[in-house]
Amino acid sequence: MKKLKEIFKSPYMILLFFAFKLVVYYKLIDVDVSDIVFILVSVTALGLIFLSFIRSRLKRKNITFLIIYSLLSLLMFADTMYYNYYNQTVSIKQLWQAKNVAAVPESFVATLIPASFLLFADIPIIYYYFKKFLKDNSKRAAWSYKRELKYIAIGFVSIFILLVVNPFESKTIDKVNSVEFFSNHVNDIYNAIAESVVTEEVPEKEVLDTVKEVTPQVSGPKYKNIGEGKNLIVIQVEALQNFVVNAQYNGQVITPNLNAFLQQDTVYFDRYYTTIGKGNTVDAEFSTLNSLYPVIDRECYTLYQNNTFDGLPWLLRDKGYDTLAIHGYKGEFWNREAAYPGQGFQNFYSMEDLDQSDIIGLGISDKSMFRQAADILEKQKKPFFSFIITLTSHHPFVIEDKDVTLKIKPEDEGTKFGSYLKTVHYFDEAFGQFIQELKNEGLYDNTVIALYGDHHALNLNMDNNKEMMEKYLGRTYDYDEMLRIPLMIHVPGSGVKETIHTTGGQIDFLPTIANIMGLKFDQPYILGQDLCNATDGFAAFTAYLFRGSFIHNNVMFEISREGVFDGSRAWDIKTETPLDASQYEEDYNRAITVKKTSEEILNQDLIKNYIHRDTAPSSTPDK
Ligand code: GP9
Ligand code: MN
Repeated sequence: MKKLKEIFKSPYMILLFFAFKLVVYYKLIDVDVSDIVFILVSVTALGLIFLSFIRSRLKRKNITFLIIYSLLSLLMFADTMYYNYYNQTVSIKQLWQAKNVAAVPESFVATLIPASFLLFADIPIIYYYFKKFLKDNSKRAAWSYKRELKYIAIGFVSIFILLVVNPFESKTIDKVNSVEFFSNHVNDIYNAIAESVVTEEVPEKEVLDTVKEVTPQVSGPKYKNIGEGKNLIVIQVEALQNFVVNAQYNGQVITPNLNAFLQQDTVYFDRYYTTIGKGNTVDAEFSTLNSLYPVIDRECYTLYQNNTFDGLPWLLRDKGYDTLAIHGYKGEFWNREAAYPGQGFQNFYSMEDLDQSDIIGLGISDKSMFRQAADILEKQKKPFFSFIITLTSHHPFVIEDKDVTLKIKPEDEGTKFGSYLKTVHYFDEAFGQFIQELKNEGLYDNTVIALYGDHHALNLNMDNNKEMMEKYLGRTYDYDEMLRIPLMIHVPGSGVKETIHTTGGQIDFLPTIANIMGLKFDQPYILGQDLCNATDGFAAFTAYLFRGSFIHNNVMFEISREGVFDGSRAWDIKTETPLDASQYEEDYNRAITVKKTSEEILNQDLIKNYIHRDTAPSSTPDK
């Protein structure tokens, strides 16, 4: 008994409590805690920090330790939240995101996991032990800076070289680097600094050759030029997943207007995937308009705001179209206002330019936005290209009862699944009204309308989404279903009605619509392919799955977070059968190559070498 008491009094209990905290932390970010190496490394690192404090000559050791330990706990908390949403831990490169999180507080609160708060629970206990140990050691001489601290410093530098630089390319160290709490974050900071100091550019010729090699050169007669000369409306729908299309819920059709839209003159792509980066909605826009992959660090609209682009708005503008974007949220959000001129939009109607009397959730309701869009389009000099971005079905799917017409089962009330269906049904009604208005205005018969979802609504790692979806679908809800979005292209009078099953992603939109609208590219940096004529489909993922993950026809591949094949997954999306992940190294390399190539094109602003316009892209749009 006395022994037990002594053990409890021992300051090394700090390490035990910290080990408990790590179990919670690693469990919340899906790290296998039975792989004891992560906990061992973390506990050792904390032990070293702890000892250096106790034996240092620092004044105010108590409060400094308390602050540092609380900040570490906060970082762990942030990691678990971020992981819950993005399937990745926090990176120093994403500090900018704090501003966007603050702008969408409902979404932020909805991502909180109660268990994450446990990560703060041990702070008073650890602080108590620290103070006690400090008191017990007050008589002992502090380490001399010359001797012990010199050894500690040498120790830290050696560990750093061993872990972060990993000179022997050890797989275990790779694993520790990407997963273990301390090494992961030190490594992240080191990489951020290294990237900003050393920029190794791949020569342009090499980039060009790689583009030719990795992007299939598809051309074919199917649906060529069938929309040429017509107006174009592209609607990007907030969080529209494919599973709601042609589906029923509680005896009701979820998207009757989309389903009717598919019935005539429409090509439907039902194996279409989101290829977004860290900029969610705006990276969906970016990928779609430019056929380039977004990046993981930040939204492309900010990172590459001043680059030269030659995407869809520019191609149509060069053909004499008026180009405009419409979205019912703040113009400055995601840097749209500043980026749109460079993308080729002459006008941008954001929340500030529209009537704001009908608000749902974040901004103007889809019904009100579409009504106003129809008025704006009626006044356009034809032909026009209008890019419309909807909003009402934004996470966490807040909608008042007065706006809800879909009847939700009592057991689904209050769930994200139930709320999502309400908002997506609302969007569908708004879309139906918009189509009617276009018909009334005489625009419908002369306008190609393309529609797709920007990204998932129901993250399979959050809330009880996976369970709810599996109950609803009657099958596994995995990333292939989560990242699948519909693409529909309606060409009036074409007589076309087809469902194309070729796998593709937002990266493929530009070449696909270019084939239909009769557009030609003046520069070679198009990383997607025309899905009407392609047979072999491939898309690489950037966010939600780690770099190197891809879909190739029926095979979906998720690389492990350690970036090694051990622990990676592959499966057949049709049969849901697991496949041997180690067989897909070639495609994994292809995914890495297309991502790197896209980054080179963007970082070196390579499109600029081909496109010379009189119009300065940063000119202020006129309304
Ligand atoms: C805001 C809207 C939402 O303008 O596009 O963006 P998201 O949070 O989905 O990226
Ligand atoms: Mn979005």
